[in-house]
Amino acid sequence: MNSYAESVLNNLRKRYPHEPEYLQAATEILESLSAVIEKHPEYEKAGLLERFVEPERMVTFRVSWVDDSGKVRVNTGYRVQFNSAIGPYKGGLRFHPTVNASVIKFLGLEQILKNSLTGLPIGGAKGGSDFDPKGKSDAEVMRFCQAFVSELFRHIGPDIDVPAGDIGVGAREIGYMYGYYKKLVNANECAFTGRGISYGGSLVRKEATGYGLVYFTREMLKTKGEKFKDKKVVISGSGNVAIYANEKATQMGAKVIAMSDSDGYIYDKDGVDVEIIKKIKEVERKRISEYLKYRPDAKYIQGCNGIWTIPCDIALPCATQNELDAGSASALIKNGCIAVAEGANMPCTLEAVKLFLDFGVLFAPAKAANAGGVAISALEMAQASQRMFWSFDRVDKELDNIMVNIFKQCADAAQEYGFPGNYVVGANIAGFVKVADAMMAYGIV
Ligand code: NDP
Ligand code: 2IT
Repeated sequence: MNSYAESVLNNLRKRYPHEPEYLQAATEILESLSAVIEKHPEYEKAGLLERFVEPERMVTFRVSWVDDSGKVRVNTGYRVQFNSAIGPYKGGLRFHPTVNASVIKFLGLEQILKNSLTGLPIGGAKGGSDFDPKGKSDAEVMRFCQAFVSELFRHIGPDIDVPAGDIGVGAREIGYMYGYYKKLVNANECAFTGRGISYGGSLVRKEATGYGLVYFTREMLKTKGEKFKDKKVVISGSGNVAIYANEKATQMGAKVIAMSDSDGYIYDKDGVDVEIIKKIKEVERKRISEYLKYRPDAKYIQGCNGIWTIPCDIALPCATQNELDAGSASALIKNGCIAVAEGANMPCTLEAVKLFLDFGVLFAPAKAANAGGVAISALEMAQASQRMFWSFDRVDKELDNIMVNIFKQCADAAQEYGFPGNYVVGANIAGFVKVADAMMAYGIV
């Protein structure tokens, strides 16, 4: 690693020893950026990296609400407004009991580079709460969302910061949050994306992350003369990203043989029927084990890690961070997996990524491969500004073009800096240079 990048990383390690996810993301990024830093000594003089890894602002707040039994509950809310050099802060909200400052900061840091890669004018942010929507009634989720927005609203706005969904935050939660925001500010404006189609949302936003992941992977496979057709695919998770990755991969002729949730995974040698998964997860909010009621020949296995021991050609981790470790990576490599593309944010540990790269497995990092979701969020903002509503086909074509362009940027940057085929280095460099240019233009702020 370049000595300047290394000193910045060492300083972060000293200051934030209790934030392992944040340090993990920063380590990968700073290692990748070494080659750019060597070419630009002026960055060190401007303290560019120190400023890049430190959020512009982070708010933490109390969220008090009342559950159905009348008991008062208290959660912690977060919003990190990490970097606004190239546009208003933009990034999702996660509601999950594992949410803490480290998780929100790693997601925010990654989001800066992801948003830059889309080629659209959006800065990086992330937020959420340790609230667990699982097992809560609609009324409880609504009261929580309203309590959360009663503080968040003062920090966001269509030209300031525009949140969206992430784990535990889907159409229902965005509806409750946007509805309350609209009431508080007395304006109908695009301060959230992922909104319903009847109130300002964009077609394809729901599908965008999963579809985009498959478009990116298609481009990566092309470099080896491969395609999705007739490939066996394993997808972890069964939420928004996983469902639409399954749908698009299946449309391209692949067979998705396994999916999971946080309790376990299903294996269906005939191909997991995505319509059944949509019914169980999107409509009924039940566990993936229910799949066997519809497909008794499928298998259900308790625990999620085992999913990576299933022989497959393509693996798409779409659940959560660090769900795929070195042991799982070795199993995939041993079974002949040719490509891994990250639908979730940072699902592969640093050791797993190293193994994939060392063994020549095509590897697509999250900030490039899952950028389709936020890209279509930016197109939702564009449609809102225009007071226009674009067709499904138009948005889907835009998404495909954006993903092709992101792949090209990653491949070109990797080549230019001497790491051909290493899309981790390529994505970090290509995302960074645009943000760095803007930060240099502003002087020290
Ligand atoms: P959802 O809440 O719709 O689905 C999450 C899925 O992952 C569920 O199947 C869930 O299982 C599983 N999961 C969540 N946490 C864990 C855990 N700790 N261990 C095991 N499984 C877990 O979220 P999304 O599909 O929206 O998000 C999935 C990933 O994709 C996240 O990393 C997110 O940051 C990333 N992402 C999302 C985008 C979007 O547009 N939604 C855009 C880009 C990235 P269970 O139901 O049992 O909890
Ligand atoms: O991680 C992500 O890119 C998201 N959760 C989507 C963010 C967005 O603003 O659409």
